[in-house]
Amino acid sequence: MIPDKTILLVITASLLLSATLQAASETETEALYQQHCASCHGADRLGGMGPALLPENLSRLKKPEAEAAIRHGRPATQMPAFADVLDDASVTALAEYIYQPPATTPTWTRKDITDSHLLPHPAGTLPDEPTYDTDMMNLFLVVEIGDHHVTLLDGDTMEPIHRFASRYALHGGPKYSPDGRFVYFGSRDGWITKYDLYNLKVTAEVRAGINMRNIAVSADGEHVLAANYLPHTLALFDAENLELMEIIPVESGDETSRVSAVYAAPPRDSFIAALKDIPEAWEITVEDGAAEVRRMQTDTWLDDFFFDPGYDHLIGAARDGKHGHVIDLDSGDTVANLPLPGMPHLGSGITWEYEGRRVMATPHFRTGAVSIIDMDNWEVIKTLETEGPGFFMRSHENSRYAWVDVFFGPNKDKVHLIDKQSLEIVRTLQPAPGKVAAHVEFDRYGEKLLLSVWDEDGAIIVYDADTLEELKRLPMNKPSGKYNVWNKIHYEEGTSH
Ligand code: DHE
Repeated sequence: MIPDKTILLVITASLLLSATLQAASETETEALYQQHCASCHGADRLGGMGPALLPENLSRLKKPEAEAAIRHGRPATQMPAFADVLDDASVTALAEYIYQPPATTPTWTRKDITDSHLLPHPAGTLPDEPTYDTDMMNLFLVVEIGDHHVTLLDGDTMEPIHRFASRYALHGGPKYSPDGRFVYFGSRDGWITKYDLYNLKVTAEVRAGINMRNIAVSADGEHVLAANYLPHTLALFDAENLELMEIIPVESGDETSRVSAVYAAPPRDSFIAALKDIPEAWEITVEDGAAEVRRMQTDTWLDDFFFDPGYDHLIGAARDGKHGHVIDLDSGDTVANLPLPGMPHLGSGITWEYEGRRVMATPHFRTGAVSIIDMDNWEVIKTLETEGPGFFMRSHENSRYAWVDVFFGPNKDKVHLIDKQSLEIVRTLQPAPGKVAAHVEFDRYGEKLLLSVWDEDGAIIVYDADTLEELKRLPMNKPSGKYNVWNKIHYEEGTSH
């Protein structure tokens, strides 16, 4: 018979051992996180290139889905698959770990925003004339995500003018001031950078949130609105010096929400945002320095959206990835529901005139298809089969072609050219076999265009938009988006908003 004292000792020892093992496994999981996840999701899980991995951000994602994402990666994102690197126990432990609240709840307060504010060159302190000689309306900015830089390119000679470091993980289109002098960049971890293209200098910076979706600049150039995932806010800044004007909590009743995105709607003198966790779209106007929100109830959560050229309608992608919802921005009513299976990427939609009416086209994240939609009656008039799911579409009013990539799958090195009048794919190019070819931007005249070879050992290829002859190849480090000043400030029909 074992004496009582010995039993107590055994129990105590095994409790101690289990606590030690638990602590050890927590430490191991933390180490795994730092090794595999931190470079994209942030050492403190507050986000970076990848989203913040905090319980609040993951509320719509079930744990098995999180495990699947760790194992197999996520389509349409930079999230790679870890199935070959991590065993099942490690995947489960990591999925558990990211649903645990951090030791302290992350917040991003008015004080955090104002403390982050940097103002190296206050408005009015730099010369008002360009310091170099070129057509300032035909400049391009090329975002190089490989090493977080931006290259400024002369759109006439297609020669680089300047290259500068950006904040970590810029995402989404930079937004120009209406005169094209300034550009505002947004980074995934919340930084807004204002850059003076006349003087080639950063003039102001501020961190608007922990995990930001995108920014919009008002049509009059006076305000910048940042849409956040974390915290659940929109943050309004004066565009001159990026001083904080207002934090708009994104909430309805007891619920709060991430913001899917925000865009300026120039003819309405407003911003339009859609919410990711509450089925609402918001129209935000700024009157006498204060933001006013008009809410529109929607039938579904809108992840991604687009507008008709008059900004009368919003066309949003439903969460189910199978439908597009058309919302009349005056009445707030949903006026059409389009079958768009395969997760349309409406944010990259473009429009053009076809047989006397306006059509829009969108690629799909999950299927190899481009849907072409009649914007008068909101019917899908054609579905083109592509060699795989795509990400970006681009054209220009003066070009007969619309370009769409095949971003995902084995044919990611191909791009299709759609004839905008026959609505057929008429050419398929393979500019750099084995390397992703994606995202096109035209020069202001629609005569030349730039295409990214999306690779660290990548390039920008300059094409003649008509003959499709390759004119030049400029080496670049994972070039992603390109943005032409003229096209952007004129809301050219073939470019993104
Ligand atoms: Fe983007 C634009 C959302 C993943 C590169 N992307 C946008 C915009 C939104 C968006 C809402 C419009 C913002 C704007 O211009 O104001 N992107 C999303 C996602 O929800 C998604 C699928 C998942 C995520 O990780 O957030 C996603 N995006 C990516 C990528 O993985 C890409 C390819 C690489 C990267 O940089 O992260 C990528 N997104 C881009 C680019 C634009 C963009 C280059 C601007 C396109 C343009 O022509 O304007």
